[in-house]
Amino acid sequence: MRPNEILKQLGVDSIESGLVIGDAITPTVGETLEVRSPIDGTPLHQLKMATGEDVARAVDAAESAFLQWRKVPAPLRGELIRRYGDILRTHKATLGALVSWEVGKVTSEAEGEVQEMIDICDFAVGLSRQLYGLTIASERPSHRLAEQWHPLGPVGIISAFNFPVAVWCWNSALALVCGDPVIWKPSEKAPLCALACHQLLMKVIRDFPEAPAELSSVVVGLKDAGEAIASARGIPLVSATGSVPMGKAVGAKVGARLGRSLLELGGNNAMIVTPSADLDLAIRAIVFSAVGTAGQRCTTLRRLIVHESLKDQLVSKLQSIYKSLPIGNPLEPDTLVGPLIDEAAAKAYDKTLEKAGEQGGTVYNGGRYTDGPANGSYVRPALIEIGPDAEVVQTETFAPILYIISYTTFEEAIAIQNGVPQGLSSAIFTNDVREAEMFCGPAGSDCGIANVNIGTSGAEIGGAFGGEKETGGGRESGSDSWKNYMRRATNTINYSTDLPLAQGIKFDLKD
Ligand code: UN1
Repeated sequence: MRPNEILKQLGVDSIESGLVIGDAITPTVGETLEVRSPIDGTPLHQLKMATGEDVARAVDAAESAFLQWRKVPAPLRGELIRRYGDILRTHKATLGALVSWEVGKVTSEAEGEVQEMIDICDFAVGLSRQLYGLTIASERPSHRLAEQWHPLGPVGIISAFNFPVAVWCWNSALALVCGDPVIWKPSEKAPLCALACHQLLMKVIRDFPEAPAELSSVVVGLKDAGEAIASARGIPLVSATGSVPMGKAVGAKVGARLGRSLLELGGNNAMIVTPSADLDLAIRAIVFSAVGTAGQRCTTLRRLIVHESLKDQLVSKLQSIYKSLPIGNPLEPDTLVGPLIDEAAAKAYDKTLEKAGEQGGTVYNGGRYTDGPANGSYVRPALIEIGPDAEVVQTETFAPILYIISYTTFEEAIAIQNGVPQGLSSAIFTNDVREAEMFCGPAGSDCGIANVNIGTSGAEIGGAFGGEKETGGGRESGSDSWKNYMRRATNTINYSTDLPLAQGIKFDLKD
């Protein structure tokens, strides 16, 4: 399907402003944004960007929507998300095609991303009847001590280009079920996916009398729009996905007003391959994790820590697979590696390869791929043998570059795995139960995600997603991540005729 037709089917073709508050496509005075496909530079659409000042309008609208939405029973809020999941099922192929056109994902991964939205909707629907608080034994007679979870308020969502639909949905499906409106600042590299998700949500909101239109807004803008979201007192929670510098800036601004932030920042994900590993499985996992999404997932495998006895064998197998990887137009059915998001990303890739050489690395199979469509930035996934402490290895380059590092002892492998500033995802391939359990234990991987015999990327939505250290500490998606989007109230209810004080304190008034 051609982009014009896709945008039309998703209700985006006539949107010329990057400020959409509920149903209102609101005029803005920001710069014009030309959206082009990373596949071949095809112009997709053009719109005016919102400015930092526009954010206040979206916040006001969300605050009034909140007053209404917080009173709607949670299971009914879940019903809205059930319908949203259904509409996503109907539009899976079309929205997937837009993801491919706008960010260059291969079809299967683009549709997988929409499936991730559907999955989190299902999860959120179930959750809408399970926003449980605890009942706690009171130390005082005839008292009930219990906690309740209440809606928090408007949630600001700042998202990256690489998961242009799923990450917003992780946040918004939970936020809406928890009783919170959402204000979305997507990456300016993927505004059309954002407008499409919003338009599909508006279709279900329009038919839902309890849901105010202003439950959802999109603010397409630059840094000033992100800063305005981070500073807005009317937004108690800002969930931000992107680079470490962006997260530090957002975290500091939100922290300065004592708001909450949920940060999902850079990764530098490693896999340890031990002598007992099933190498055939490991190789499949390595290739998907390292070259899938052209190395542009925050969970992409960036460091392969391989036992010295296996290194040569593994490197030569990977070299031959890497030589024949199908690179090119992501819309063609056999392609596995599409373009990088833009030329700046390809330049960062070039620079890292150059620096790796200077820092003692041996680069195999890297360089630009020139047989892809013109006006796209295509690169060959690279393998680099290098030491663990090289500066390039410590830094995340958002491109398909896999560093190969060898180790001698298991302890050394764990130390290398943990010896980077980031802490998102990690994996071990081993058939030794002790190694596997040690890796998952308290002295093992220090990451938010630690896998055994699967790769670092492609997590399911049911687990909490996020990581430690410079990854930012936030947890999104499954498990009890919903608690981020609610406020907890502790209630002590006295149903006696006395007023006993806790801790045995006596405070008797003389009459
Ligand atoms: C991201 O790259 O920001 O685990 C998210 C994964 C995907 C999500 C990645 N489910 O690779």
